[in-house]
This record gives sequence, structure tokens and C-alpha cells, in this order.
Amino acid sequence: MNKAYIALGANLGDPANTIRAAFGALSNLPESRVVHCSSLYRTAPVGIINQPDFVNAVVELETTLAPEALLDALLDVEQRFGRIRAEKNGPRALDLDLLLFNDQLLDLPRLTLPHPRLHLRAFVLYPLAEIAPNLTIPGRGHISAWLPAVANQGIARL
Ligand code: PH2
Ligand code: MG
Ligand code: MG
Repeated sequence: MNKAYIALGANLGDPANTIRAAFGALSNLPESRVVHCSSLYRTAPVGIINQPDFVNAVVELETTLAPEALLDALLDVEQRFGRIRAEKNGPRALDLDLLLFNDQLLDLPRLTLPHPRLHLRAFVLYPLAEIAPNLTIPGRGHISAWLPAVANQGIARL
């Protein structure tokens, strides 16, 4: 059995409803079980700042899928939620990012593990630390070491 962490983000339509519905979609993935869902967080946009605030959350999944099969399943859920790939870092109906898969380091064209920017983003670190307070990020150390540096990024628990 593998342990995976997935970041959820949305900032179009009704993002809080979308994230809650996405929890349900993840619980229906094949060969997988949702173990923990974080709270929902309202977060200021990072990257392109002239866009609506996001709602973000993180889920812990137990799965027997391999990393790339899980990635395909996540992209499929994004499609079903009306994701249109337009501007990089721009507004989206639903974004599902594979953050961690066991303690694997992976560098494939379409999948890098751990997610290369996860330790720099409050919208990932805060919900992740909520459900995995003792996590060690492979190659980066304990999650708690990264929280102070992102505390100034706008984030509020809903
Ligand atoms: N996702 C991005 C770019 N910027 N900002 C916030 N607050 N939340 C996100 O999920 C997010 C972002 C690219 O995926
Ligand atoms: Mg993303
Ligand atoms: Mg993505």
C-alpha cells in the first residue's frame, strides 16, 4: 500500500463547493482510499496575482496505483470538473497536484516528486502540516522548518 498526498486548488465558480466535491471524487478513485482531508483554506493567488482568491486543501490517499497511474486518474478528475488548460498559473475550476508518493524521488517529464515547489507555498504547506504534522519532505527535511518562511503569504482557514 502506498501513501500519497494530493493538493487541491480552485478559484473559479464556487471553489469551496468544488473542493468538497473533489474530496468525494478522490474517495471514488480505483484502488484508493482517502485517509485524511485537511480543512479548506482561502488563499491569496501566488504567481499571477490579478485573479480571484483560491480555496486550497490537501488529501492523504492510500492507494495501490503507481504514481503515473495516479497522476492519470487525477487529470481525469480535473477534466470531469471542467478544467480547461489555459494560462500557466492562471484561474482554474480544479487543480489536483500530486505532492508526495511515499518517500519517492522521481523526475519524469510530466511528474516530479516531491512536487518541486511544495515547500515554498503556504497554500500547500499549511493544509499539509494540518494532516501530517510530523512529515519529512524527502530531500527537504521536516515540514515544520518550512512554515515560518511562508507565514506572510495570505492564508486563512475557512
Ligand atoms: N495554484 C497555482 C498558482 N497559484 N495560488 C494559490 N493561492 N493557490 C493555488 O492553488 C495556486 C496558486 C498553480 O497551480
Ligand atoms: Mg498547481
Ligand atoms: Mg496542476
